[in-house]
Amino acid sequence: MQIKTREIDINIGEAIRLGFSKNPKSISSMFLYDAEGDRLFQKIMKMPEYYLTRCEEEIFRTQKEQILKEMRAFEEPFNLLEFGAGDGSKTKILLHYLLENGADFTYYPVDISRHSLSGLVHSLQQEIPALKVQPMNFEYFEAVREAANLNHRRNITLFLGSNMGNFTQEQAVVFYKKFARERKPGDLLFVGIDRRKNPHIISHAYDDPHGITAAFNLNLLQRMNRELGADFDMEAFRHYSFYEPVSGEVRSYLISLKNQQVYFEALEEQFFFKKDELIHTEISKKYSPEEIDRLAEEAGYKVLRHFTDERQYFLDSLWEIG
Ligand code: AVI
Repeated sequence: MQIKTREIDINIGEAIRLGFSKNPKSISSMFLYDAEGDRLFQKIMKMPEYYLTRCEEEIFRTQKEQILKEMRAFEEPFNLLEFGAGDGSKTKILLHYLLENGADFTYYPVDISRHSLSGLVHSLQQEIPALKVQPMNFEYFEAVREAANLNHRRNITLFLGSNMGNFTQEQAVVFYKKFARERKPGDLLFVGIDRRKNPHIISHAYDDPHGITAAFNLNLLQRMNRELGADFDMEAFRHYSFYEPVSGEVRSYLISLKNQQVYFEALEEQFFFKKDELIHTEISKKYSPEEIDRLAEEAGYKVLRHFTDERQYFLDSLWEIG
């Protein structure tokens, strides 16, 4: 099967130049997901501390009937898009149920990682051979444009796993407004959101004792060593993340442990890092249901229903263009 892909590759070198000219220096979390980053993220999702994946899985397992009924998935043909599809493990619960109950749809998984998309397509061909799949290797804003021109069918778009949390709240509003402009009447958005809760629970999920999240974050530097011929000394940087419960944001950084310079062969450029200087790598924002209602309204959507898990740690929210 052919993976629909962008014509111009996202230029990691340019992104680094731009990010390292800021204060604090930053690298977009989009670059966490090369093959090694995908592998480490799979390990994160299996950690006992990273409750998010299991909570969303529970919602799908226990409430799939109500979710798909609310989406009117059995009433007319539709496109099922999934932004940031990853390994599709939770989505497969819905896909099985849809096919078993005669829904007419094509599945369009969208992911920035070509590696995880081909893994997903392969596993879908093995596990659900009857499924119609058209993978798309795009980043979110590119995918919004692509999705708008698919066909005349209604689009149901999944944005699961708290992927939206990797935007700041302002970025999320901009993204959803843009998304709303490209939509057809009747299109739906189904968004997975990590809820505010006891800060200790959230902190542990992003600073685990196994060192897997640290390895995931540090892989950004190894990726630059591999792809841009940089000479980052992996012993000279350390992962740091903290949850700030008032803003609801987990912020992740890499700390430079000494004064040092790093040369990038591919950019023919050197960058300086002071001792204790930070590189900002990721934000993971948590929301209350009320904040979600307000955000959806501000971006031009009507919330149809929230679905939550037993412990009320996670929430999947179904939106319609307002
Ligand atoms: C992909 N994204 C929703 C994850 C999150 O929870 O922000 C990425 C992650 N970063 C550290 N742990 C997991």
